[in-house]
Amino acid sequence: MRRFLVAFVLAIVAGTALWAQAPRIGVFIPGVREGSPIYDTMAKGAERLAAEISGASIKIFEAGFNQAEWEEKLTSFVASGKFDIVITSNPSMPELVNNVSKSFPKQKFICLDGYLPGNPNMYSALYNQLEQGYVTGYLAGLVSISGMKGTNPDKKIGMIIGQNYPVMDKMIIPGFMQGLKAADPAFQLDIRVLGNWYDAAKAADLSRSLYAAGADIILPICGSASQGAVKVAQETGKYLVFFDDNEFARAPDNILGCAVLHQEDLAYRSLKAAIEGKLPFGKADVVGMKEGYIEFLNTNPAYIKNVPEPIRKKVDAAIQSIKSGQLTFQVPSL
Ligand code: RBF
Repeated sequence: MRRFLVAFVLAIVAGTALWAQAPRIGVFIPGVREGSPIYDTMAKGAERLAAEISGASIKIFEAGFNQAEWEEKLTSFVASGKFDIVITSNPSMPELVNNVSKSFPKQKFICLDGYLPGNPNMYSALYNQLEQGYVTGYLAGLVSISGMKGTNPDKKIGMIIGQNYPVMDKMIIPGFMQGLKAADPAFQLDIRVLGNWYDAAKAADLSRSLYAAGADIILPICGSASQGAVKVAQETGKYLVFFDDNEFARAPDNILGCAVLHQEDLAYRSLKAAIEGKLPFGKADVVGMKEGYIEFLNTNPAYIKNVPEPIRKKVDAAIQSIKSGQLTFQVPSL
């Protein structure tokens, strides 16, 4: 009887799992892993899961910075037939996946940091970047008007972006702007576009010019090029706020605050759910602070050292309002 029961349970588990054999995971990085935490953490989440499943295989492919080649590279990656599930990340990928998916209707995909419902072979999950933007913007605004060392009376904050895209233009910039204006409605945001996600020398030039134009704090969202912004902040004694990951160690005296996307957990959990047959393919989710996928590092020692307590209290109150649902950010159509 007991043996029968075990066999029965095993049959059910095998039946609900997507694949009978150990899963073969493909990680498609539209860019380069090094220097872009959002890609590195996706790969780490996939690696963590693969290490836990005996016999699982994982291949991590870096498609590089030429975006014109991504669709073709994704096609070849999938055409190899080597993957049960392919995971990728950035807001431009769901559309490319949709195109590739037409030729490979059995291939399952996960797109993190993107949003596109309706493809029965793709699950996507978008971060509510309005939240990440708002909290970092609110902090930057409060520090800029505080009069503390390294700040000036100009109500101007800088931003360096890799490129414009709908999530940037409709969520990240408006969220950051809303945070700045919550600190003081007079704030202006000076945005410089790098044109790529790797040119640190150009990012350094843009940083110098932003600081010279009166910005005392810069938010760099430009991948590995952010190293240029870090260098100039250190040279000039000015400040940065960061998105995506814990970056304090790169410049503990100059980085005021970091918001974090828990992309490693999102990659791990969505892949695990897919493998267990529980991921709702066809669906797109939005995840944020409430769901635990966006966090602001308000207990980090560098943050506590750099930011005066009255400002930290205000930032904590904003985080609380978001988590409690008192302050909500409607996701726009992208
Ligand atoms: N973010 C990075 O950190 N590194 C990249 O190489 C990178 N490439 C991107 C390429 C495209 C086409 C788009 C739309 C976004 C890219 N991002 C990149 C931004 C990333 O998706 C996310 O918006 C930001 O990291 C903020 O969370």
